[in-house]
Amino acid sequence: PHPIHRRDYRPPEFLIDHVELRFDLDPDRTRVEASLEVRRNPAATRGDGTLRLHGEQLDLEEVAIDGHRLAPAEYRVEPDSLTLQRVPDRFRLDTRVRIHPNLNTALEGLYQSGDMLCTQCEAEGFRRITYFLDRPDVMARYRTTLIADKGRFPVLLSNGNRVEERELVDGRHLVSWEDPFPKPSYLFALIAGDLSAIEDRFTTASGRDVVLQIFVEPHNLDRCDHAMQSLKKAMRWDEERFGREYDLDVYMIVAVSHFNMGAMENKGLNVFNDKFVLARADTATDEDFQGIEGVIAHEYFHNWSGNRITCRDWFQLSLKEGFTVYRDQEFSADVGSRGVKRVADVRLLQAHQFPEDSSPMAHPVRPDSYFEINNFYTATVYNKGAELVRMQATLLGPELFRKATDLYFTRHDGQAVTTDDFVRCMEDVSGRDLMQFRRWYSQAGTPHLHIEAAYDAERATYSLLIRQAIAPTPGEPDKDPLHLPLAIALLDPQGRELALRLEGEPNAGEPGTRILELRDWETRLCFVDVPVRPVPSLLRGFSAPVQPRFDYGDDDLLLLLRHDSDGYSRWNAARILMQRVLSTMIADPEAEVPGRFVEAFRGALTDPETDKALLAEVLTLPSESFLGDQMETVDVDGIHRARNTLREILGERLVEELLSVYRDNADVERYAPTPDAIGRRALKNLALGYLMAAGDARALTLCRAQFAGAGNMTDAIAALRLLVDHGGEDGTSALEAFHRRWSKEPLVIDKWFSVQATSSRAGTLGIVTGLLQHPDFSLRNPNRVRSLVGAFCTANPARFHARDGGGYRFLADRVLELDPLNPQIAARLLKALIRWRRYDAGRQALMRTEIERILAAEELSSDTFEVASKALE
Ligand code: HT7
Ligand code: ZN
Repeated sequence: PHPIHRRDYRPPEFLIDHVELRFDLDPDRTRVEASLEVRRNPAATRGDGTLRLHGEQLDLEEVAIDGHRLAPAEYRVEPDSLTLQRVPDRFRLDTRVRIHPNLNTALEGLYQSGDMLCTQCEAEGFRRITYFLDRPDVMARYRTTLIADKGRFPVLLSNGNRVEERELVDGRHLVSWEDPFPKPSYLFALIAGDLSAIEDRFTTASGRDVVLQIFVEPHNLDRCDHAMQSLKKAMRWDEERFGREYDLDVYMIVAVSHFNMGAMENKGLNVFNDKFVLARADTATDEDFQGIEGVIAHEYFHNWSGNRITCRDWFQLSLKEGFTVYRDQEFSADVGSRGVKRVADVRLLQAHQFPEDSSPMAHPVRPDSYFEINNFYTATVYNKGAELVRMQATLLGPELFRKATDLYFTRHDGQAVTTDDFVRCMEDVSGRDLMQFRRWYSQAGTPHLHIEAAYDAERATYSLLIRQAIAPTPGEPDKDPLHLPLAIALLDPQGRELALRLEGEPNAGEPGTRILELRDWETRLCFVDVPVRPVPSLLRGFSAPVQPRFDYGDDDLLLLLRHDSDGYSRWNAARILMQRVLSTMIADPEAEVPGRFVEAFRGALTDPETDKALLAEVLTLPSESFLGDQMETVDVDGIHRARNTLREILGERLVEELLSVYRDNADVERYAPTPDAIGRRALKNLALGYLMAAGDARALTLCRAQFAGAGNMTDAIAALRLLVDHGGEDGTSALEAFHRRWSKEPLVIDKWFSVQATSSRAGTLGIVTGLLQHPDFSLRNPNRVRSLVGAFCTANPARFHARDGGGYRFLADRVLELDPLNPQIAARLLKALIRWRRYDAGRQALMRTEIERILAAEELSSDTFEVASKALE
């Protein structure tokens, strides 16, 4: 495989204005006829008239130009293209190909999922459907005709509005769809199946009536309500917050069970992994309900940030993904609890993006090259990309930011543009120069902010010295300093915010947060009129995606934990305290847990003021992976031991408080996924976890009762997880009962696999290996692979990184099995090995051996090749 470089971008030599597609659908052999209106692109340099269309795994039957059938000598077919020489400046190209959806295990293009046929075209799947200029800057209007057996496929859907429907002979029928909006091919979709729908309506701000439909297999009809409510909330929110209205008469969502990612924003016809649609209190957890709300909103928001305005090329992926993640994060913050949402987003960024940013696969938010674009749907492009949008919103302030997004949406409507165009809109409305800020898009790596402070009691000044440092990343040895907003407050010893005045300023502002702008490697600042030595509340709201380092005293952290009004800062203070205790315990297994730490934990646990969901976040110990990320060399076993010991000690010392928290939050009312109820369940189950870790007999009784009597999946799965970790007859019988009860519910069975894969018990690898043979397991279903193999390799560090290398061999075997079936999923799994340099020499050698074994395989996909080869660079 060869890399593709951003610098090689050229506008397309030909454009396609209109596409007419006709599908004769059959899972074994589908016929696709395409009629393309092609013309030269006046904005491109004139070439020699050669048209090279993308196409993969297509059996070509016929090619015609302006109605004249071409002889095979007049075109060239290669495995990835169809080339026509000396074509006219404007012409109609007709092709006919055959494709085989039931053999398509990669789930790109047209494939079979259960009894349905469906498509996934982003990023480059459309070329597996027909020959085309399959690049996002070629935008066309589509008319799509679907023909299929009516008994087997009574529902036939595509993008836009239904314009024709009729019966054919032999029990077949035909439905035609027309999409009035020009779109890139990656937004094309079709669905054929025996589906039922729930339907609702939405009146837009300007009074247009939109039909909303969610299509699922008939037995799932009773679990679509939450998705529908979420969609309506998202539509209203986008009108109010961003002034964006929906533009077609119908908005359709279809749930499928085989899907490589979460969902896809195809114009007017979103296709979803069923995990992000289907929810009923007894089958879905609070996390599932929240995930559905977020993903439904995310795909809906893409209608403007992605579909109306799309990416010029795939290097610009964050243009739509970063902005849309920012939009969905803000939506969830507005409809739920802002502080809790921010903590959850920061936790996610630190757990996935920070490690990626220091890995062999580190890349800028706007990458410069790739072998396989599917490998770049990453936390960097999505989540760091969202942070870049958030920083621009912070720098501009809410009014100007809204003006800038309005300008972006009007200036670029109907275009395929770049992240630079986005930033230019920010500059044009604000008059600010964001030249330096653009480095965030082009430079990889997480900046460290080293902050030092000095209080001068006599002069009543508080000075800060802030230094940026960015470690080299692959291909980028030298870095430049970044422009970033640093949100800060100073708290007095009672935890009250001080009014801030920087040296040289005429007046102090109101007490509260101040946004400082950093641009240089080193910044010195001095606050004046500071009456007492303050405690700084730094990087409030996590105002920039950086790693702050400040030498807080334990007392300072306790003050922030108790009094800071900023949720992120409180959570961060708790985490630093926990990390300190854990580091000591990792270094010395005999180390005592300081009494004041236990008291602080007690104080927080019994604090009636704090939002319960935030409290649950604050009281959760840092994950084993996070603790490993903070170490020079990851001490897999030390971390696991210390973390378990601390859980046990806290459980023992706080037993009475934990029992009361459990009882006070045990819900008796009907299940509802409201922020308050979710917070209560989270806190209750956290308490039960500590109590179980302490081996308290009362806890086991509570846990058994919770498992047996749970009226919702959140409580059932929390209890199941604890019983499985407890082990013995309790674990075995709970697993059996759970499987018996839910054997017909694939999404619940996914949880059954995950609970076993993430158990900390010693024999987990053996159990996971055995489960590969379970009749419910299949390598062909990505959700199942993620629930067993993915969960074991990414969410069970102690067992995956077992010293004997068994976990690594297990993963490599699965990657090699999966690669020929589904390269995207294989390559994603392999990412669990790429940070091998972070481990001790023994583990390093074992991990390397497995990556080399993968690289030595014949016929590796470009996806897996890219990850394996970069891992060893
Ligand atoms: N834009 C969508 C990306 C996506 C995707 C990419 C590659 C392979 C399969 C895929 N399914 C969906 C999802 C989103 O960010 O909204
Ligand atoms: Zn997206």
